[in-house]
Amino acid sequence: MTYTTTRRRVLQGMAVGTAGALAGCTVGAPLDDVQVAEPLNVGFEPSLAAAKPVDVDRVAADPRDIPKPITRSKPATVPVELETREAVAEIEPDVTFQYMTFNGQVPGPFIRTRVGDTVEVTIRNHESSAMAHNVDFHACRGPGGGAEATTVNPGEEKRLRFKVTYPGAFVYHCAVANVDYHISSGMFGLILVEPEEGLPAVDREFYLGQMEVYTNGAAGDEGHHEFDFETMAAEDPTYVLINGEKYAIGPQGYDEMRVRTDETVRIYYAVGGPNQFSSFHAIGGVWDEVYPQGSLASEPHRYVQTTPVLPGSAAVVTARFPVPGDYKLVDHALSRVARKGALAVLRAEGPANPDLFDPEDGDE
Ligand SMILES: [Cu+2]
Repeated sequence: MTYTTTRRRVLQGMAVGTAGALAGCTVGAPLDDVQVAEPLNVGFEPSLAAAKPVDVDRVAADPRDIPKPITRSKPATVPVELETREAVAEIEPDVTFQYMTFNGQVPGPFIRTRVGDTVEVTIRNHESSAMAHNVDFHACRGPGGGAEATTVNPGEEKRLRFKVTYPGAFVYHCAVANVDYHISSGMFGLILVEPEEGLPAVDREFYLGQMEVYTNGAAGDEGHHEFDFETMAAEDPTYVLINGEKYAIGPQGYDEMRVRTDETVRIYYAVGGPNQFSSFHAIGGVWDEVYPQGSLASEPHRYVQTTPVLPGSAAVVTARFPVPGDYKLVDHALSRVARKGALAVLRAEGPANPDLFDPEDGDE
């Protein structure tokens, strides 16, 4: 597809620049020479099969794809349709992987509800699947969060109704046997339960999800990467990804996280894991508010530089970006950024703001 070619060129062009810029912003010289696109196993003969044809051109969810804030003042029934689908897609150009997804995207669709709502889930397992799948909602009080009740074999469909009774941002994920394998392949997402009074209004909302991928190759090795249970058991991921693809979100990839310098921004950050927590940070920014663990019933923390987001949890953060430019959203365990893919970029556009930030070589 056209965008793939475009994205490949852009990625190749920005490979060194990303690490250089990252180093310049945060950690100084040691990363200056890092070639982020270079495989880690230099000198080792890769033994991967050739890259496979993709089933899905783009597996990274659009971070803007969020239902609008809820304005109603009474509970309602919220229909949710989930289709579990196994699909080959690219982690980065010329690197393919067999993902498992909810609705063909990573993370799965953003589900928006309000305290007191009844969620009516229809889960369908695509007939092309090789495995059974299900869904465990952390917003659901009930055995397995609904996992057993929603287990569907290929071609099968089931329904579950449950009531959401407490506010917050909660992860959902597949929870069949080998749950870690399924989450690591992309089967997680976020369900928001708004408090009765709703959330404070913001100008923009974005949705991102982080996970680790464990394969039989090294990051950047071209070809088809098979899932690897040994490195998963050792918790030594090949890739750590935001929205399921390396460096996908931002002007270097799908250029969708654009804001104005006078806008307030809310980000829902879900971590599927399955094993590693994220140290979520905006390079050049600060989280004006953080609702740790997505706990919207608690008072937010203020002016937080880096917030942990545990596997199977989420953070809700708000921020402003009053100086124009690119802001790298990272897991501040920075080897995951420079070498394993954990980077998204938000671009803030607007007039220069020399009162706040005045570089000597800045132009007029
Ligand atoms: Cu599954």
